[in-house]
Amino acid sequence: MNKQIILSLLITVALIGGAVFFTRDNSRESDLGEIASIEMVDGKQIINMSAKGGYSPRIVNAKAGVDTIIKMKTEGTFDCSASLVIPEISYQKLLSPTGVEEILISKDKAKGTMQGLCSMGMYNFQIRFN
Ligand SMILES: [Cu+2]
Repeated sequence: MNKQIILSLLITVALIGGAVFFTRDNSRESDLGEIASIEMVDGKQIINMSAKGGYSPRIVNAKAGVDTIIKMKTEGTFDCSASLVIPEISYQKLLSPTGVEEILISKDKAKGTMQGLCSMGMYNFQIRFN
């Protein structure tokens, strides 16, 4: 009897913990989508992002059909998110651990959903041109 109570308590705790974990994770992802810093400079769209233990923001909503520059900031980035690949524009580079890398996307490529990822495919981000 006692064992059963303890077991059901453990299951309840696990369920609540799981629910909190997943709810948190979801809201975090949408928050990151909102805080994408995009500015227009000389008719070019600048997307400010950072790479360290993954990419931030994970999802960026950007304007399509505009010359675009991703400014990818690294700061003590020694994990594999420094090894950046953007297949759609045949981009592949090992970023320096600290600095800002400018990645050019011509306006004819700035359409649809563009994905960037680390060379291992462990971390990723999406730029949604619309
Ligand atoms: Cu990786």
